[in-house]
Amino acid sequence: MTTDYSQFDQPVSEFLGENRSSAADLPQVLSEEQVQSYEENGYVAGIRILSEEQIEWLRNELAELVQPGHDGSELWHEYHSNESNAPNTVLFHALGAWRTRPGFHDLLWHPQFVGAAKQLLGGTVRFWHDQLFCKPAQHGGVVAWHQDYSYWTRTQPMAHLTCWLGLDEATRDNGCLQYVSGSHRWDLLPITGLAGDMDAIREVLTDEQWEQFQNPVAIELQPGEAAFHHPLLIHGSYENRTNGPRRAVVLNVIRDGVCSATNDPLMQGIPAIPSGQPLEGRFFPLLG
Ligand SMILES: O=C(O)CCC(=O)C(=O)O
Repeated sequence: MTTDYSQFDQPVSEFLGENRSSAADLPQVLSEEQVQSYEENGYVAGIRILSEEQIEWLRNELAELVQPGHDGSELWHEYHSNESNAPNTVLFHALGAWRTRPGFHDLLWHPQFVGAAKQLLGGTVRFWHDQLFCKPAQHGGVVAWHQDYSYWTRTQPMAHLTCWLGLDEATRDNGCLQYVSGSHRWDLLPITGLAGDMDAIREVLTDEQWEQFQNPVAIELQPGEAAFHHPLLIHGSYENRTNGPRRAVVLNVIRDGVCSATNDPLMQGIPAIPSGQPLEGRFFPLLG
């Protein structure tokens, strides 16, 4: 029978190994300069989170999760084996891996991740949701320029954070994340699409804003390293043109106290939280 790991609000496996720690003894992962750089630019990158063994563990779980009919397939909040709408390209995108496998579940409590998130959010960290973004070799599709909070206005106030964590080396050639530095100070923009036309956002930008897209910052990372970004920072990624996959897990968190702003369920398959009530309970565990 399928185990739904969302019933456990603490690690359940050996995934964290020596990395296990309690909320009280979380490490200070980021230097003061790194926190300052996040505030100035909207991101901080190159933060080591995973060991070799942990990368391998998650790669193995991911290999199961992309198979049709896999155990736990009924637990996904969203599952797109190909979200790309361009011909001949593939973007695998899914929300809810933490419910289906022990490694993806325990990853939420990784002290390097929670420690850094706590520093950047300036308070107690609560889980929002996870995402898998995978681009297969040679025909991996784009993720169009966007701000994350455009998709999250059903939760308020904005006190959110994204951690992008690579399971492969991320390079310009395989479609690493790209940031428009400083764009976290721009207003909230409307949704213009996630997996189609890379530049669809152009229609909602001023000419001055668009000029800044001429020099995006390519976030090249080693496997197991993370980049953290602000919910208004504009980011996207180009095709994977290499002979290897580009696989990533994204962890989205909030500062404890963020509330629902809708009476509809916040994600498919979970009960609604009435508007004005804080996110809490089984699907939004406290992390530290
Ligand atoms: O993995 C990618 O290329 C895009 C990820 C993304 O949009 C995000 O981390 O918010």
